[in-house]
Amino acid sequence: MAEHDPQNPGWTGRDRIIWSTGHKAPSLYLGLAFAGFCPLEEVALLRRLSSPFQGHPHWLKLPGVEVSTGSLGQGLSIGVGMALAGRLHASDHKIFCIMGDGEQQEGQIWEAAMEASHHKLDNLIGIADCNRLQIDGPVAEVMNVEPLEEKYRSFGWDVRRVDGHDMKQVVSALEDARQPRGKPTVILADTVKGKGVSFMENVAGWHGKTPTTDELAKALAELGVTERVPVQALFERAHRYQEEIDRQLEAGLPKFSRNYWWNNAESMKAKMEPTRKGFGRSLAEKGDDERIVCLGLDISGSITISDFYAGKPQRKRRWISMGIAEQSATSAAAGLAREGMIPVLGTYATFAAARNLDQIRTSICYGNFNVMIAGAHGGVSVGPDGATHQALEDLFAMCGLPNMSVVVPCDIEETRKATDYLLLEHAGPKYIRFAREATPIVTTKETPFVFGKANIIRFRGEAANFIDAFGTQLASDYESEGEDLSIIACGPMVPEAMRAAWILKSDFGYETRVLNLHTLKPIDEQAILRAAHETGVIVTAEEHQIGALAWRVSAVITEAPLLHDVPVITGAIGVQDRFGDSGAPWELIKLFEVSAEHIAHKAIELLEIKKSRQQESALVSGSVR
Ligand SMILES: Cc1ncc(C[n+]2csc(CCOP(=O)(O)OP(=O)(O)O)c2C)c(N)n1
Repeated sequence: MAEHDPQNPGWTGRDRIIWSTGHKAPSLYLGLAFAGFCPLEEVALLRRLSSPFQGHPHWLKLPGVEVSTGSLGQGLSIGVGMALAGRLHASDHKIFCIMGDGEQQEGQIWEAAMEASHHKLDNLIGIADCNRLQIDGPVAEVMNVEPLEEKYRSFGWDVRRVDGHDMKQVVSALEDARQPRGKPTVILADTVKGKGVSFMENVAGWHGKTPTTDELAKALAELGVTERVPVQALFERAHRYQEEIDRQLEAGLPKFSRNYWWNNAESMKAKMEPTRKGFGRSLAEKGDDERIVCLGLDISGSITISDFYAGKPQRKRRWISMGIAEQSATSAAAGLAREGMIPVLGTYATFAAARNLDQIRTSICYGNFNVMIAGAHGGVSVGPDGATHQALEDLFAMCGLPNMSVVVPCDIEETRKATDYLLLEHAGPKYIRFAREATPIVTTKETPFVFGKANIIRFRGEAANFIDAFGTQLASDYESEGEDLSIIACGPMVPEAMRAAWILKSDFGYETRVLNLHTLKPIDEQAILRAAHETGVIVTAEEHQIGALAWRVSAVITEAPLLHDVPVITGAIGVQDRFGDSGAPWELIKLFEVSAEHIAHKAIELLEIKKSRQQESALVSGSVR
């Protein structure tokens, strides 16, 4: 149905196919393999580190992928641009854009629909996979999009509705849509999610879930394709690739006298749980306040915001499903706050703090409204979903907004405390960022958490449990022990900073002051200034593009009269001005150089400088005397 040439994927006369639902990448990759764009075996590298088969398609990594997608609702607008270009180039190729029915909730789709019709783009063909399910459940319940036929028609489109499993109907609709008729065409394809696999059909829980080996065998048998899919060869290809990745990652990790990696030895055992669960725990415990309303953005279970109403039917009226519509939900939250409610909204951090940035800025921050925004799955440790889903810039934007408070808790317990505080004791716009992966628990119920005040963590000697090897105090209560350096960290980089402190003491005898700077805004200037003044060396560590933490710390240091004639040696650990990648969470921590090993390595470099400076000044003062 589409003209293409696998030997010449960039052929200008080809039809363009945009997968606006980037999460359907596995189908796209199989399609490309069957069409001859890549060997079928290679598709087994799906979601593996640095593979061309990213969790969401990236056109710069895989020939045949037309554009990079993953943030829903953007494909049709890209299609409008391509269709306009096609017309300007007087080319008669077509632009196909594959969308989801849940995706129709994004307002941008309707902006594009308006544009396509206004410009009479009859070279643009939309296809909506109407399977009636999205992540939080049936589309009709999450946010009804029907009647889609009438909607598109009223926007000036030609509409076809087909049974998406009847290939005759599909082919004839596509052939028909290719005929120019002065307006864009959309094909609404009614489908059943998981069709042909008894245990998957129409089950929302299978969105993004990997089958076990047994389930895979059963599914292939039910589909009657066991013979056609070379499962063993695919597994072997993935296995060989993984061995090479493991080797490369291991080679790239700074080495010390022993392996200090998490839970590698008999002692220093760390318990791990995802920080996001602390958010849900707090909402469950504190949600009785009638002013609290939680807004769902179709990723509610995973980010734990649904814990607000789980097992508590009386709260359901204060649970408001907004669908996949981050921008409108953000302004709606401002409206709720204006009326005295305490709205909480959350989704992947990149959709919670970037896609809706102007709405946060103007609707919420400018009006100084009491809205809590949860940026879930922050950092590279989101894992296999890849770059489109790894928020690495959100903290720049959130810290840059007047009136906004920003908290990045270090573990599940601190996330719970921070949520408790922000929810009921703090008034104004606030952003809390947490992670998806299980990370070490390094605080207890008793550990102090004071909004805007850093904690100081000191390594006191190895213990059976990692957490017991450290002492934690509020920074303002801490008296300097003349440590050699400070590491300032936030979020799950705090446990990494603690592990770095252990490495630095055990291998080199250095004493480290770890600052848990859980509140990025307002920042604890006093704790930073004291760390700079009293230790002279500062390493910052953030799971973010370098700067959200590093530059804020630098700003405090450079503007302090106390430090105008005091040298402070600084270094920054974080993502170095690049997009994320697919891979396992801990692989990404290594690849993006945000592990304890990298922090310790940087610290050693800076401590060498400190030592040589001290030697130089000793020489100078000796010669002066
Ligand atoms: C802007 C944005 N918000 C949220 C998500 C997370 N997400 C991925 S798939 C999905 C559900 C999509 O539903 P639908 O369009 O119906 O696709 P299908 O159910 O056919 O997979 C969501 C919310 C995203 N990728 N992009």
